[in-house]
Amino acid sequence: MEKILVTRSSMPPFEEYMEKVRPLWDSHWLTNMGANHNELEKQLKEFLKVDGISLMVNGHMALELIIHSFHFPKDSEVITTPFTFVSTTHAIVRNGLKPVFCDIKMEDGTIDETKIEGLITDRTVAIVPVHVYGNMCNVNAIEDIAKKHNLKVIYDAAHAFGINYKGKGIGSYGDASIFSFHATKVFNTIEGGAVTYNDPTLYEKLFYLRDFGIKDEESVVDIAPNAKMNEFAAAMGLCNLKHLDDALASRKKAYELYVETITATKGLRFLGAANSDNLNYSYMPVIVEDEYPLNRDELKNKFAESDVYVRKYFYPLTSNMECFNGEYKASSLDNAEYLSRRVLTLPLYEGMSDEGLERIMNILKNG
Ligand code: T4K
Repeated sequence: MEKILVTRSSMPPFEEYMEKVRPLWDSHWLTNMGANHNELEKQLKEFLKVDGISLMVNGHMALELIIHSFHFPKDSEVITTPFTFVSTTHAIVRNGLKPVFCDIKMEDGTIDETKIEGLITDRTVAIVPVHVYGNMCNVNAIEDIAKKHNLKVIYDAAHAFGINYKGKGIGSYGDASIFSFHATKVFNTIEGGAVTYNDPTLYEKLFYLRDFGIKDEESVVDIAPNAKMNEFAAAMGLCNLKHLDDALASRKKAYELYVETITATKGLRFLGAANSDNLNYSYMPVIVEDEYPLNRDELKNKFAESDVYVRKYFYPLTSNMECFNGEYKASSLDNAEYLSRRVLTLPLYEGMSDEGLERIMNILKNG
């Protein structure tokens, strides 16, 4: 029986990748904004329908650096969601800022925009919402709140590759957005990420920020890390982008089967919302409600008995993680607590076998 993990990296044909990296043996130019890097930046700018883009070594550094670029006063407050991968919260805390956790919406797991204003204080400088699982936040309401209170909005769009809204790329909403191109994502550069934005001055700023703040040989303008994407990673991105349509078509097939099974099964709820123009089939979250014969953890174990390894993305809430020593605890995260205790993320990737899908659907239907 084939072992099924929560996801499996999409990869281009081996020869195609080799063809793409072969010129590196002539140029010996392996990193620091090389030819593949620059070509990928150009292609992704078009694909993501954004005005500005800066590639990064990974999604996390993209978020850390774009937050850093605003140079907010230390200990300022940032309103965000705890229902996310820990990277979102780490990026705020590692910038010397304080995360203020806002509850999320039951229907799609995104930040509850109606609860944001109640958390704003005179120390609030920004909002960092997450398009979790590719479910789009209410970008219009968030923009209104940010304008009214003069706050920056930085979207964690790690899961939202290729999502559009009103004909624009999701990465063109807010002051900036970050994407992850990690091996587990719908589009991967092995490790990688990007910041997207409308303000053209951010391009130059991020150019230095991902390279130690170095402006030229004699001038270092900021205190920054190394977050550049290398040529082998960019080559993987160029190849994968060419095959993205096939990857999406394959994921769509599995995704639709899941939606059909989940909606037909008492006690299971699909945690997706199709309020954007399109879906990217990046994750398959399901909520295990009380009416289901098993609880979430029992269902996870049941899957494991059949060699299917589902994940609890995102449990625990980042607000409860021991590394923060309870420092950022929030009192009213009822929906976030509820969903994180009941969510399972089911296997979804390009090329899932019919046998594997059937095995998964049978477990879902019968518990
Ligand atoms: N913001 C949000 C909302 C995020 O979800 C993430 C990352 C970030 C920011 C930061 O972006 P990056 O800095 O990572 O670009 C994974 C990923 O490492 C992480 O990228 C992702 N979110 C998070 C949700 O999931 P793990 O620790 O659960 O991954 P791991 O190693 O258990 O892999 C999961 C499955 O993926 C494996 O069972 C098999 C498959 N896999 C994994 C790897 C590493 C592959 O098929 N190929 C691979 O190379 O964190």
